[in-house]
Amino acid sequence: VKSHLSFQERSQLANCNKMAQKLFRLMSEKKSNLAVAADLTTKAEVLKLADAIGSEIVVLKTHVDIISDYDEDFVKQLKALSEKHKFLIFEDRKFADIGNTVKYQYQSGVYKISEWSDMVTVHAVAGPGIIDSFKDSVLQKECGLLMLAQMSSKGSLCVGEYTQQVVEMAKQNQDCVMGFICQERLSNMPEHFVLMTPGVQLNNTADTLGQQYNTPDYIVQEKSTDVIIVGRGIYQSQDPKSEAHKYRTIAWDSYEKRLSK
Ligand code: BMP
Repeated sequence: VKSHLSFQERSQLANCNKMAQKLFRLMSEKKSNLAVAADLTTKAEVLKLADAIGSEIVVLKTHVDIISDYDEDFVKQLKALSEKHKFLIFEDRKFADIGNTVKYQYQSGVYKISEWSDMVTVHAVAGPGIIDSFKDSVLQKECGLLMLAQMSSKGSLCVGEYTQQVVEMAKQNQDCVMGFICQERLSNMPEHFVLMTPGVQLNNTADTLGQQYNTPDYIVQEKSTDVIIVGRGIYQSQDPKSEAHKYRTIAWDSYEKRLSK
């Protein structure tokens, strides 16, 4: 299934979730549909990467629980970089418990994710109550949920009927849900959702732990999703800044080609 609407046009359709709208606008303005997964294990490394590639990306994706020296100063510095370079912060927490527990996991504990993250990932496996637990916080702070509709890893159980049900759940909760983590645009994914795809790399097709990679042009042109999420392909390269520029250029050209087809 193709999407031929521009990010600008889709920002106007995305009036039920403020963060979806913000991201579509940012992509149009910055001419970038690149997100980087900053899976590094110290504050200094994540911040150095964010400063180096910030001008190339629209979203920086974190896993804060892998940072060994995490503290509140990290969040302050990351926020400052996100304002300097104009990117959004995405904590890939993959919430999956009952609503009441998730509420605490989102707002409390060491990380207080609700205070600084613009978007977070949510599994649908526990049912729609999980979305309700974010509602107050998400609407008040204008952030967005990304539902895991498909995964990039080999043997993933997020397929078929499950994927369809995730899309239906998102449609019932358009004020909270800004989009999906998925591997392709499905016919029932409305245009006001942002589709983000991990498992993207130019130089490898897999890792040794089940990750599977596609190229940026295949994902954006053939699979018609919107944002590529690249981790090791960028942060493990010799020169992350120029590698990020390369992925950004390919992904944006692919988006423009898709529009003109
Ligand atoms: P890498 O490009 O280094 O393989 O990293 C991919 C990133 O995307 C990781 O942070 C991983 O947690 C995340 N991810 C994924 O790889 N596949 C999914 O289906 C969902 C993810 O969030």
